[in-house]
Amino acid sequence: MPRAVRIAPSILSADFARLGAELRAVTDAGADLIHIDVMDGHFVPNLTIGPGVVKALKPHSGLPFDVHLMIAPADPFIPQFASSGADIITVHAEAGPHLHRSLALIRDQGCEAGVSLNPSTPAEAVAPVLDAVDLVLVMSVNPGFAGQSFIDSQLDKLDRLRRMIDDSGRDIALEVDGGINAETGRRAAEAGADILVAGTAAFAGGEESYAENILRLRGNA
Ligand code: S6P
Ligand code: MG
Repeated sequence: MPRAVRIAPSILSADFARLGAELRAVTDAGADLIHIDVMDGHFVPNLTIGPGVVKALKPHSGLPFDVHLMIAPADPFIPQFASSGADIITVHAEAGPHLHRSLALIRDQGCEAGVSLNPSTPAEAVAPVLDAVDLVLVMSVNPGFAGQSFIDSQLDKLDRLRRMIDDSGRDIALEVDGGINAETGRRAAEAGADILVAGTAAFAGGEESYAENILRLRGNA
């Protein structure tokens, strides 16, 4: 039986021309968090949104804003994302060079701190910072674009991280992002994930489909 999961729709797959309405719709449809992908065209080969858009979107949902920074360096922008309405800010372990400092800065700004691992980075990379994080994000695709296929090898990483987190006794969420649909989401939850990020699968079919999409991702439809 898969664990109960929280669903975080990634607005990268929403209609960018009507982002406020899209946030309201996915919130009403039963989402648990709003996942916001920030890309810089340097750490990943795509450009998306900045703190101004996060600030403009904040009034459109009461759900926690889960801001995934795929940028390097991240530190100069952390205060701006925090003051724009981020509740969780996640930085990549690979964005370096001072991961522990970045995580401390996020907490100093009053946000929960997350660390993300690219598919080629081992689970053990987070061991030295477990006391500094509230969330670990496993990328199950190489970050940069929505609509990619789930990389199966990340299930073993989720399983390892689940054990590390449980052994630590700390309250740390384990999130997975990339190629998540009902089937890969179920497998990720069985491996230990408790937050599923979904772009394509959450926003498929337009507003009238969001509630059913979210139920399906939870394994309830
Ligand atoms: C992956 C991307 C992720 C996003 C993505 C998920 O390159 O950078 O961080 O959250 O939008 O989309 P999908 O379609 O794989 O669920
Ligand atoms: Mg993401």
